[in-house]
Amino acid sequence: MIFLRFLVFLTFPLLLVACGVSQPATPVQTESQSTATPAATPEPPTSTPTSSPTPSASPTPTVAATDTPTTTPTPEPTLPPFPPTISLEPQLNLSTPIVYLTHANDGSNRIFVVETAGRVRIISAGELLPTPFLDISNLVESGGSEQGLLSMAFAPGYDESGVFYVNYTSRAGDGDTVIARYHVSDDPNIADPDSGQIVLTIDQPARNHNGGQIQFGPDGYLYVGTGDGGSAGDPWDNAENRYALLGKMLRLDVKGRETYDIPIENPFPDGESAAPEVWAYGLRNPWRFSFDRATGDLYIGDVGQGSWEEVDFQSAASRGGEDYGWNTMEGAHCYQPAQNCETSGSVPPIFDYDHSQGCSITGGYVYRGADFPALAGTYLFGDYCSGRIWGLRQDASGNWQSALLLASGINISSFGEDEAGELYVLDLQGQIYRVIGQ
Ligand SMILES: [Ca+2]
Ligand SMILES: [Ca+2]
Repeated sequence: MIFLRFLVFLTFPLLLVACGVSQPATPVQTESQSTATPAATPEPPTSTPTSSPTPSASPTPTVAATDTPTTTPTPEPTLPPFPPTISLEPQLNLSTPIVYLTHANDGSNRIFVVETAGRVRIISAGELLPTPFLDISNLVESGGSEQGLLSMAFAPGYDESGVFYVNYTSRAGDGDTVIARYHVSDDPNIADPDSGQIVLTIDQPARNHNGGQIQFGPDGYLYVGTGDGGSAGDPWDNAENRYALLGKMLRLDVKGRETYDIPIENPFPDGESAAPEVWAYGLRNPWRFSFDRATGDLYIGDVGQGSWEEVDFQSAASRGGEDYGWNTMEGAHCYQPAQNCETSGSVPPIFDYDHSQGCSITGGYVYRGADFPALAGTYLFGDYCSGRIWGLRQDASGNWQSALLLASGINISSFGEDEAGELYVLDLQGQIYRVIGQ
């Protein structure tokens, strides 16, 4: 696919980050030093977070499955050699902050790109369509470096229903998280901006750590990654507070609902030992997560505090209820207390790296495309600050292999996956790259 370079000249009231101009992404053999500073500026607490609204109905509770699931290897019959070699091929440059790329799974092969200012753009047959698919910039608060329209998710069966969801920090709520449902218009390339229905609002006590990703799992439920609320160190202890919706992976049943219901298989459906929306907890800022489209396994890139960035893994067989450790643990290391912390019961990351190699992990995807068989089955993820891109893969014995694949030097705001399973890397400043592998 050949993309035409298309520059869009727009101005913004605030730059998202203080980082410098990105460098061209070319393969290098040696690692470069991270020079960027973290994008987030901690802010003082202003309120105690609560959540609203409550679900529209609560199903009859069933036995909660809280046991930590056993990680089972998912070996593939023909694994290519590891590690693969990758490079990034420049595609379009939107010349405005972008943070997400996805597809509608409707057979159109269109690519949807999320601009933090509150717009969704369509790339069709390699060309950027002039009219945004959605423009809700009047609703979106994007003044903070981690604020804005942060992701979107097309409902399963979108080609029939025309329903999709967005996650943004809202102006009306002074930065509170809003998850809302929208509908496409009669024009398949333009959504109805007046179709918005708020599904869930979550109070945000600080402008940072808003999570931001929503994605439908293989089970058809909507998964929501929420940050711990912000500031630094989780001063409100949201991540380990199972009743708070912050610092969590939530799972909601939104199909055909005005807001949402609690999936009856959620680990805490009766709400007695945790908020019923909670799928997993102990997360700091799971900015990007993804499901392996072949296996259904879940990979979470959880942004660390000051020392360790981590990848968390959840087998498709999981029944939820995992504690991923924050803020007792940062990566595989004690955080609070700094030594001899209680680690029993929490699930350690499958990979972590220290801040000599970056400062903010950006979770990616397991490659399942057709163009680069060398990448098959490898989970690609990176670091926002250093631009490094790593690969992770389970060998036939279930052991995780990892390797640094590329030091790109760009500010990786997100990875993205198109309908065919090909992967993309987004530079926050607007450049889209396609991942090439061999
Ligand atoms: Ca926040
Ligand atoms: Ca953790």
